[in-house]
Amino acid sequence: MLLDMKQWKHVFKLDPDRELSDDQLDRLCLSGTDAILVGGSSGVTYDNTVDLLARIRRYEVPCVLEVSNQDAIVPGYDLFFIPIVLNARDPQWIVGHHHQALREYGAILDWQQVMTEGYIMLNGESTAALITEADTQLDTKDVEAYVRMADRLFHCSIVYLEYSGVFGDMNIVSRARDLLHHSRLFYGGGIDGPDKAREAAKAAHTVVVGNVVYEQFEQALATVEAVKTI
Ligand code: 1GP
Repeated sequence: MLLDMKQWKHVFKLDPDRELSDDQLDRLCLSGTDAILVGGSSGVTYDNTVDLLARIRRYEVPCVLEVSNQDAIVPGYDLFFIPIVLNARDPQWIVGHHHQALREYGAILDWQQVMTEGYIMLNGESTAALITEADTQLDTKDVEAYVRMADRLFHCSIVYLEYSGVFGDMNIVSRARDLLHHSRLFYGGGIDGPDKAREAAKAAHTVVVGNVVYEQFEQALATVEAVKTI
């Protein structure tokens, strides 16, 4: 089990609001992926977040909660990733929800377990971009500015290029990685099998595989091996 996020190359993102059989979860957790990230854009509740944690906990794989809803902060995960959506137009997703959550839990948090994700939303049609009212009309210079903001100004542990649902522009992704000094570059969006996983892994530090788990399970599993051989 590798709790050093800086070593992770492949992560599965599982949505507590979607169904997976025990057999599927078993195969994901034993696939050789570096971590399971639990999170979703809608329908995430305390109950379904606890349930998924309990099921993943039977395995050694690191298990991380990506917090998007204050009511679904469940103790017991190895790490907690806190998204800050840098190009959100709704400030609730930059500092608002965070402020409310810290009012409640700030004094009792184990800060060793908390990592900040500087999110840059790049698919304007994704649920996450719609919810956060993200300004996704960005040119390369805009993206570079957000990348530097996350890395150099805010010292985020992770810069997350989020294309959720579509495969992104790998030139932008590799350019972003080359700009980083401190943060780790996560890429997510539209990885539907080993070929795209390999391409993304050449451009980013860590690739996140989400939707295909629920759409084409065998293709999802094959992404692990593809990334590890880069
Ligand atoms: C979503 O970045 C992840 O938050 C993964 O995207 O679901 O398109 O694989 P996909």
